[in-house]
Amino acid sequence: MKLIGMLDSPYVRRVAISLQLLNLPFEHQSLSVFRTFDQFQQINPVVKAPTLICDNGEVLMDSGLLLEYAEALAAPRSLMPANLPERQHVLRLIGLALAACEKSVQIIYEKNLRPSEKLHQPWIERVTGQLLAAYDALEMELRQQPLRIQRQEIHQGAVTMAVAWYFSQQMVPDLVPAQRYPLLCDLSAQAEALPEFQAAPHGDSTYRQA
Ligand SMILES: N[C@@H](CCC(=O)N[C@@H](CS)C(=O)NCC(=O)O)C(=O)O
Repeated sequence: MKLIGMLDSPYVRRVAISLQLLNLPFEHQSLSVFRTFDQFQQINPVVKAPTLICDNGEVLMDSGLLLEYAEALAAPRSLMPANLPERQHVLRLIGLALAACEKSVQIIYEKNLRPSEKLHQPWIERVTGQLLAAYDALEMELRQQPLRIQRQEIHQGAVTMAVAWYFSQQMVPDLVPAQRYPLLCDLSAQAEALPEFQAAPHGDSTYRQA
């Protein structure tokens, strides 16, 4: 299977890291939804990153759905706890981390794609408040239930939190002050040291299987 999209997208990156952790081999093509729109459109007319071309040629999109497919392929190996209360908690972490990604992306698009005279400050303030609310909640969760990253036990909640945090720190660091979130900083540092994170670094590089 082939993963399409740039690793500067937190959605692409969480899939690239998860596929490795699930021991699923894949190729990666680092296409931009902006700079290589036409090329991307030939693969997926909707131009959404991540896109996954399955081995039979069918094209999937949306990181959550790609991970659902990957989990089914990798079973019984999984990044989701089987135990229901633990799974419920991990789903909460994933939801908060995805909201943080979405709000970061909305701010980036608002600031980089919209002409500056059309920038709508009340919208940016609303979205920034939502972004900080998501990270406040994640920091609180980590305080109540400390999480140490261990390669054999890492779950999807930790992967998505770490990817989201690193993304926001690269793209909107002025809006998300690192000193307010010491536990997220620590989680991110541990995760970024793992080989699966290092093989799919945030940015424009292409993942290659070691
Ligand atoms: N909910 C989607 C969000 C994906 C998403 O918004 N990706 C961005 C790149 S970070 C994208 O495709 N942007 C182009 C567009 O929406 O037109 C997911 O989890 O995959």
